[in-house]
Amino acid sequence: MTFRCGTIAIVGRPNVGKSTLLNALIQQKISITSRKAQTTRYRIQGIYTCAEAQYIFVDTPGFQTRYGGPLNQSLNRIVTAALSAVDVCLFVVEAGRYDARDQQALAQIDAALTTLLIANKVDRLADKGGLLPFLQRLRAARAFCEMLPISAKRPDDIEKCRQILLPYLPVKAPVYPEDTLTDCSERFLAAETLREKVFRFTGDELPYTSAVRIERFEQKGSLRRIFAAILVERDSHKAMIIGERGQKLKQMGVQARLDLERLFGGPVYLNTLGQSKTGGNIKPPRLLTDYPLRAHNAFGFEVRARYAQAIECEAALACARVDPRLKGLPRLILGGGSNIVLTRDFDGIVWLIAQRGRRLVHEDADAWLIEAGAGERWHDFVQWTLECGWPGLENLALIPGTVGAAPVQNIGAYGLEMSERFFQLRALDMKTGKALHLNAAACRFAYRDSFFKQCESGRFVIVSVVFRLPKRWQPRCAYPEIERILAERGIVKPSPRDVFDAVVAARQSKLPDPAQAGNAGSFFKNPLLRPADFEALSGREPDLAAHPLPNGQIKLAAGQLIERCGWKGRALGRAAVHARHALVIINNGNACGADILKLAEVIQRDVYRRFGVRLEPEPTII
Ligand SMILES: Cc1cc2nc3c(=O)[nH]c(=O)nc-3n(C[C@H](O)[C@H](O)[C@H](O)COP(=O)(O)OP(=O)(O)OC[C@H]3O[C@@H](n4cnc5c(N)ncnc54)[C@H](O)[C@@H]3O)c2cc1C
Ligand SMILES: Nc1nc2c(ncn2[C@@H]2O[C@H](COP(=O)(O)OP(=O)(O)OP(=O)(O)O)[C@@H](O)[C@H]2O)c(=O)[nH]1
Repeated sequence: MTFRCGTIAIVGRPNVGKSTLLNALIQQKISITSRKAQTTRYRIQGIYTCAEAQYIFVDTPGFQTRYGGPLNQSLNRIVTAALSAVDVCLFVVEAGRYDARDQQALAQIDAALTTLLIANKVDRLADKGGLLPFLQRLRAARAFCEMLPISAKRPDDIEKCRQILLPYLPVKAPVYPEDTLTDCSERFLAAETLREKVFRFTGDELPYTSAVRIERFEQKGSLRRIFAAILVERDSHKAMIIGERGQKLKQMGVQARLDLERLFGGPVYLNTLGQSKTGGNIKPPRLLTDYPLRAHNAFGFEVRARYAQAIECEAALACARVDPRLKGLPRLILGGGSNIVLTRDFDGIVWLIAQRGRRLVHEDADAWLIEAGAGERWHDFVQWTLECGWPGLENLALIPGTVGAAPVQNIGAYGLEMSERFFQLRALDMKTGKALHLNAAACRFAYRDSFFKQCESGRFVIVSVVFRLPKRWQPRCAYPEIERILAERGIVKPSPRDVFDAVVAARQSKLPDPAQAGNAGSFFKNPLLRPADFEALSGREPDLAAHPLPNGQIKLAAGQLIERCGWKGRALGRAAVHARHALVIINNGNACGADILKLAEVIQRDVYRRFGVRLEPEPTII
């Protein structure tokens, strides 16, 4: 039997029942539904797998025509973006109703895209005889591949809908494991579920700009403990969600908890709190004492911090800044710990950056602007952008660490630097408490360097980063190793995915996994020489790998210099130079920071003696 697998977008104006349809199609409550229009603010995938096919659904926000605010403009752009990458589109209308707003939503769908019409809510249609002429009228508007009147609330109709879709899905193996329901995190689903309840319980009273933020999400065994804040624009809105003697907030919490228990298949403890967006009520993050950092540094050193706090949102950071218990203490910001050498216990406060979230913020004719929270894992983020059809970061695949740390050293690999895809970032100045938006010029990006590396440790915490991914995508494959892998695979015109796969293969074949042998990637920066110095050196040392930079400097390969000094694969005490990559220093088992630094110093000395070149360590040394 042939198996089919494809992506399906569900499009239509607000309130036609798209979320209800999606939930029914995947037999779970994933996307949120309510009587209030415009509750679906994100792009959500729900997945339904059966014996014959895997249906990957994309639930887009309703196409908005009534208001002109920036939120709605961005919602409309998301509809268009979601549509660029799908196999089939379900265009949903309310049976018997087709007006200018539906027409505008339909205009978003490219005529070349396979589109099926779903006339929903037939159960509400008083005059069933009017259905046929209604469908004929719609056929005149667009040559739909199929037209299906249904009620999203009737299971038989939902099955019909799946069957009618089936032949339009491409013949393909499943993309996701069979039990996957959605690619959204549980945290995200918890926020969505609670947000639905907020809208349901407040009716039209509350502006839809209110949001839910998950402050903490913990799992112990099957119990999930969720601490959520409902954020409103003004203090006056708080009363609307709290209700008389807290009754409304309590009921919302109970209903959201019941839904989440069904969704997660286990017990949920849900703690909800009403807050104004301007602050107030936010509790400082939990202060952990004598905290082990072994899992937070890629060398795997057994060091501890006097204090640590997990920072899951900007407000938590603002609280931590003024926490009297931390006054005057040294501060360290830690992402994934993949570019840091912790030489001793840290007698201060370590902020573990854990702010999540990623979204399309803007799209125009030339580019997509994509934002991610500082605590997102970099590689997951790169992979996600590709899956969404926004290429441009593929050369930076598999770099460990977080999004927030990427601008700190302007990460780079295989012919691309992050600064080339950077738009702006948001950071909190821990000295003044001010939030700043910094563009590329303000960040002063250079080769493995930025403004953040120059300033006082712990002063600026990056909370989110926006990337600009140009739509005119060009592969960057001039790097010899990538070229070779693509040639071996017989790929002449690589797609973004091909480049991504080649980069992953190249890295996996060469770089040691920190889980196997602790390391921080390249330990030294590649040295930059003035042309005259390079001329003199290459007279003495033939065949040096050299890469001219746009500013006239010549970049040498530090690994080659180290190899020529005979250090490749050699150990000194419990530290060693990796056998396949001379630029990587590894923890050979039970090494401490001092062992690594000792080996680094000997290498620096030998390279300087032979080449007259000073190697500069790349990681932050604490
Ligand atoms: C196997 C391996 C391969 C690697 N390959 C590459 C590569 O190809 N190219 C490359 O450029 N790098 C590479 N690296 C280095 C490292 O992955 C990157 O520098 C990465 O960006 C570090 O992210 P992190 O979250 O682990 O940062 P951390 O190590 O936690 O922190 C690094 C520095 O950034 C600061 N920092 C972290 N988060 C924030 C924040 N939110 N706000 C302000 N400051 C912050 C820290 O205080 C510290 O000074 C590699 C590392 C390893 C282990
Ligand atoms: N009677 C009836 N009501 C339905 C049907 N499908 C959806 N609804 C109701 O219509 C309302 C809107 O449904 P949603 O699924 O939230 O609509 P949506 O299109 O996702 O809305 P946005 O998120 O605003 O774009 C809810 O009150 C649903 O219960 C149906 O087939 N019959």
